[in-house]
Amino acid sequence: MLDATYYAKLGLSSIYDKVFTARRLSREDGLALFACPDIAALGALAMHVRARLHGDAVYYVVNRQINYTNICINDCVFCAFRRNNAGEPGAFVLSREDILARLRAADQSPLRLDELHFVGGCHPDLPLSWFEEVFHAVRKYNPLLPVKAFTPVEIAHFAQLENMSTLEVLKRLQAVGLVMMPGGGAEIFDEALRRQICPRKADAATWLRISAEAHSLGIKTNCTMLFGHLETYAHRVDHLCRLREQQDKSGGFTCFIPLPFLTENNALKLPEKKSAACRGLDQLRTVAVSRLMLDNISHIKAYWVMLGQKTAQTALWFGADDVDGTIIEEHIGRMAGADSSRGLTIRELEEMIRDSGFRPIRRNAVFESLSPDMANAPHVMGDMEAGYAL
Ligand code: V47
Repeated sequence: MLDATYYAKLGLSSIYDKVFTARRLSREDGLALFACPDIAALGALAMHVRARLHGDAVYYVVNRQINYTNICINDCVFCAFRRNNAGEPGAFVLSREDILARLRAADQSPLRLDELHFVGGCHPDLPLSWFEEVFHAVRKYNPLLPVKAFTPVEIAHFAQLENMSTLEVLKRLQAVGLVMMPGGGAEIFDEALRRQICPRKADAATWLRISAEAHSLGIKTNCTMLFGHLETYAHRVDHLCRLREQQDKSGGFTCFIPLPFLTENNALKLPEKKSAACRGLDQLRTVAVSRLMLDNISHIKAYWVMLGQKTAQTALWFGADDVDGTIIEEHIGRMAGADSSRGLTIRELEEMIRDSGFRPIRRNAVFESLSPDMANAPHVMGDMEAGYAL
């Protein structure tokens, strides 16, 4: 059924041709894909691309998130995690000892971490030197543990706080062990919408410029899009096109993570028709269109914390090839209503991937494969792609 004739009936003939000849999709193609009523047909196209790139592999990382503070000067209306100042109930800042204790506890379990992921607010007073000391302490504890930290938003914040350039901030952090930056803070690039949902945050041009600076230093970064709030499909496609354009220039984005907006405990109230019951399908559609539009970004992450495990598993058939990792502790999604588990064990992650019909591959923070069986990957990729030559 899902052959060229069927795609022609859907009005997607030229997209079908482009996907099967690995040619770039246009902005209009992105809009046509979002408008396609047949979610299975859309998923099959994304699955073809995903199989061409990764075969049946799905990546995961043994990681620990550390939320070092929730005090933040950015007043983002969608955020349930943020506290405006230390006096507010629930506000916290971890000490260096707290951070190390969490790291030691994670490492003494049988996990052996391959990524330490720092996530936090833009604190008004914590200087760059505080973070440098934390990184020194982590390095002393385990010099080989890859540290992923600070989105372009935090880098812009440090630059302002310390009165130095963002490039200088990046160099200082790289010198103390920063190897990877998470993709948060991109939210939605459209300027008017950004003013509505995160008016104080670094703007789109700044976010992209700082990502490019990181890439120029050899620091890999991720990128995200917060969707399912006030934006339209056109805003989503515009966001994806801006990321793709930046990637053409600077090349350092490793993974894209579409983050579905979670609605609890925050000030962003959606109109009735936006909170409709078809959110799951919209999430899968967004994963698929992202895979198809972002032809120059290797990985698409189905972040199980925000999607929930079941949707994350399904998203693997809609173009995603990564699920993030063990996590251990997470607050941003949970405070906004995520009801997924606190963390997952290696066995649970691998089962989740295998049960979905894929092959788990353990990776580190910069997406280097750590599973010994990768030697077989090209062969398996060929098989999988053949299966999806529609
Ligand atoms: O930038 C905040 C999002 C992001 C809500 O790079 C929300 O591997 C949904 O970016 N509903 C931070 N999302 C988390 C993030 C991330 C997480 C895991 C892995 C990686 C990676 C990046 O969380 C924020 C914002 O877009 N967020 N509030 C909410 N209510």
